[in-house]
Amino acid sequence: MANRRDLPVAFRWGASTAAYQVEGAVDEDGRGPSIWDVFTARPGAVRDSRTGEIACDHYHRHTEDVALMRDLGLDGYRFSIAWPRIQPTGAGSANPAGLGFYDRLVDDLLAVGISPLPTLFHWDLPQALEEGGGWLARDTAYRFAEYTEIVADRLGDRVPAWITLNEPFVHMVYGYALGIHAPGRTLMLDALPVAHHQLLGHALAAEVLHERGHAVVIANNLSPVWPASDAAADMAAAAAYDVLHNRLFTDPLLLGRYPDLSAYGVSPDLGGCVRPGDLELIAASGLDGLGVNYYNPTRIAAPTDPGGLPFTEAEITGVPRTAFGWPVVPDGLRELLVGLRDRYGDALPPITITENGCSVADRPAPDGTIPDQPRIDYLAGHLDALAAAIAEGVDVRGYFTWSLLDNFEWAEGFSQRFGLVHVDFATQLRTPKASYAWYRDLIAAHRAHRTG
Ligand code: IFM
Repeated sequence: MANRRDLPVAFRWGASTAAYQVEGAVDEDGRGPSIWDVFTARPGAVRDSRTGEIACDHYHRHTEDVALMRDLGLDGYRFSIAWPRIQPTGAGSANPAGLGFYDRLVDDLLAVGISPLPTLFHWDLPQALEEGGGWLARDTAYRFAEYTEIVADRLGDRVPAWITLNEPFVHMVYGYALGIHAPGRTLMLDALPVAHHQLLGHALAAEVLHERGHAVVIANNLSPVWPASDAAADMAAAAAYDVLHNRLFTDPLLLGRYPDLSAYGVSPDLGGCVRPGDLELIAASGLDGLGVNYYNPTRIAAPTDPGGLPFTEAEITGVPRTAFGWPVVPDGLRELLVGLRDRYGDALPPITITENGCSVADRPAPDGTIPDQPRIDYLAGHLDALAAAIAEGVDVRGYFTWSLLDNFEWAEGFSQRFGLVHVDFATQLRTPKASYAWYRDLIAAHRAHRTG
């Protein structure tokens, strides 16, 4: 049985973060407000009324954080660029100070041999664009391409590959359908234009990047879907959920069409927002890589509310859980990757795991160390599953763990710690956890194997 010690020689190691979750400095150097600045000010929106105003103060401490990455031995660092730092109102000319921050970050990374892998949109839309409809408005896709052009022109001499969007499914569902994330809208199925406009934005941005010779990746949150039983109603519900979670963003990109949304009573043109030529543009965006963010499978049963969605989520039992309560199923990663290969065949580009990790209720021990064995077990299990998928023929090129640092976990505030590095949010003291040493040693052993 293949395991993490059998990963291919060219396999790349990384860690991920996102701008609003780590940077802080929300009012500095001309940054405009984002939808998260507005959402976090809403009473009750975020646990303990916390915000990303300071977060990990990465904006001021990135030199220290790059040193932590260097000592970890990373090949790549996935971070996101805050659109409101580049275009404070989401349109118009660039803010030089905002660009300057990412310029320095990229240089610092390259100076220690780490490849920068920026994500252009990780949920922090400029608030001014939200006031024009956010991703419900088609125009936002065009603004996104304009912003991409600005950033690619500035950093493109040193950044060869870009992730356009992070988890467009989660942004649509949590942000626009359920109101759990910014911008806090509760539109349910009327949120579907957000899917199409994000895909259109991705395609227009991909054009900009390809024109400049760059590689284009999208990072999707994907989850193997398990029917609660083999009863026809549970199977049909699972298929309907799979369409929404796993196919809505990958089918148009890889097959040139939306999946069948009839279980939701939605027409193939997503209620009229798909215009002639859009799907061709999206399919032509030519993904050079697919980013997969995997955390856990989803178990689905027949709907309980006849007038509601065509599925209900059922509990996965008999497995360990993270501090967040998410089920820990490492083999779900192998299942997901093999399933993607079987579904998309030759249309599937090489995969990079752009996020995988878990929250642990870790805290400093009396001797100052931070033991987090559940995270080590989680990472080891998932990397073994990844190696098994590669042994089954899936082309996976790298693994970026979520996350480098404990950070602002959206609606959960700072209550969920995902980092390899512990952050004391009162003092900003960084302390590498046991998992940091474990990951460092794993990378070093792989590197010895690849160079020796
Ligand atoms: O923190 C998030 C990240 O921003 C997107 N993917 C999932 C992570 C853990 O919830």
